Amino acid sequence: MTTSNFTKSFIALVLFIAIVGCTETKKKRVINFPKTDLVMENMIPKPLKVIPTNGGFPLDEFTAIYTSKNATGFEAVAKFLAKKIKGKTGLDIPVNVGEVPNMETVIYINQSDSLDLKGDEAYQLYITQDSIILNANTDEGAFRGIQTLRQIIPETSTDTLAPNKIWPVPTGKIIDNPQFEYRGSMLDVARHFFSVEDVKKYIDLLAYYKYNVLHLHLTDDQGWRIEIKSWPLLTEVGGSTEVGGEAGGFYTQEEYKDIVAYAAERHITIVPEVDMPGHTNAASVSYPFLNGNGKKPELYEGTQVGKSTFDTRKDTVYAFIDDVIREISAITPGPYFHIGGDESHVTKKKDYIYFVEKVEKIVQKHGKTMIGWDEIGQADVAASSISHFWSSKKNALSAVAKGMKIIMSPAKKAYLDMQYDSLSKHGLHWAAFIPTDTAYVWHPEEYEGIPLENILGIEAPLWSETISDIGELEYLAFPRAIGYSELGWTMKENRDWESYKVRLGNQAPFLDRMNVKYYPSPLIDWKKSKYSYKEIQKD
Ligand code: TNX
Repeated sequence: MTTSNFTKSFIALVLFIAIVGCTETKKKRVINFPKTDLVMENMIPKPLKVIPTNGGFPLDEFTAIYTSKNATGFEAVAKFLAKKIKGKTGLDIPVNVGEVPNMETVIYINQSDSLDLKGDEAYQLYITQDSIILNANTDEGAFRGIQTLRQIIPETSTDTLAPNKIWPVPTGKIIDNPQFEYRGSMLDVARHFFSVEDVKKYIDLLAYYKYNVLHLHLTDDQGWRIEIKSWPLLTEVGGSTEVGGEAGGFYTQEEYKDIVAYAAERHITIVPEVDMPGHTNAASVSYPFLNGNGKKPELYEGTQVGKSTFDTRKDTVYAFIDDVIREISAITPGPYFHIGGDESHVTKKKDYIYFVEKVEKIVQKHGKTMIGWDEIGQADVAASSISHFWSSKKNALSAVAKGMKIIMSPAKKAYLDMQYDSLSKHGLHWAAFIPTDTAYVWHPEEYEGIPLENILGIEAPLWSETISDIGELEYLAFPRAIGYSELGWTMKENRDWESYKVRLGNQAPFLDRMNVKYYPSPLIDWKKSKYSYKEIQKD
């Protein structure tokens, strides 16, 4: 045994004795590390209440995680946390091994029925120099809570007199719950296809910022990306192309299920979209009877919109749509099905309305709630369906008049595919240039007169006409997607650019560690990482 191994074993023995009952020696665990002033500065989205107590919980090799017994999903949350702690610090933290040792240097994830916990995603964190207690009603709340914890664990350990490495977690009390129940982002995997691995990486990043929805735009003129077993040509033919003549691709149902399960482990709901009656060229090339624009459909790799439409007056078209919605709904546990419905410029208005009303019934028959882009507000749809506001205030307000809920994605503010400025390497600017501050400094709560009580939440869509790999995707999505997480979670009165800007700059070590090729906005003072992501294990 080397001297240092001997020292380690000796210390472990002393600590073991301390933990199993010798209360006198307990204090030894907390003497030798400095107070921390990290407090708020790493947290995005900003929690509802933070009361710092300016000490540090010594996260180290002696820390253990425990959860309430028989609390559904809590152990999975704890294991997720242990894995992330390992990725960040290298520490191996056991989960639910043995009995809880007097709550000392323990992280305890507790199921609580406290009325102070407002909703499924609410959580409370009580961090002292001895223990971290995370209270939540559900595993979903616990999962949101561990993201906060991940964010306040320092990137590097502190040099202390203690022989082992310690990551001091700032002490205090955090009370938190989200403002909106729907906090999403969208990936357009139709204009350019993105692999399962790319989508999973995006999900990981969204989860860290407490998003709870990923909307997948699965079909468009340039490609059909989801296997439909009863209509195999959709992917065989319609999946073979993408913008710019590159290879295309699609998800098999097994792969889609894998994405859904991966998202579910991170308490993220997948919302599938099949865009129709416009944006349907890829489907119509695969099965020409669907086509309603009077021309012979051909594979399309350009970026124009508004040229395609289904034939809205054929029963066989609705039989086809029934199959598609049935198959996708069967492998989608979430409550929503997005029917698109945007930019159907070559569908007659009366045909469009007839179509949306018929498709709504099909979606309902398969047990889902319909979401459609704001144009669906022109049809006579149910109050239970959801309007996705992207461009027309008039359409959004007619949805409000029907009692519908609205998802806020105004292109001028929330489109991740808009360029930051005229020099941006990727992106479009038909709606606006959206620099990092503009993306953050607006209020979805009071935009275009849509009443707050009708707002289900916010979503940041990333259309992919100009991006074809994960690095380009990350350039457009980050850092803006981080700001949208705060617009969705944090109340208006707790948001301000000056505070956000500092906290955003502090995300750089995390983004580097995750190998995210974010746009280094000159508005932000990006914190230097002590090491490059390549040198340490990825999170
Ligand atoms: C508008 S937003 C579209 C998409 C494009 C996007 C590009 C919406 C519902 N339709 O088809 O990809 O602009 O920014």
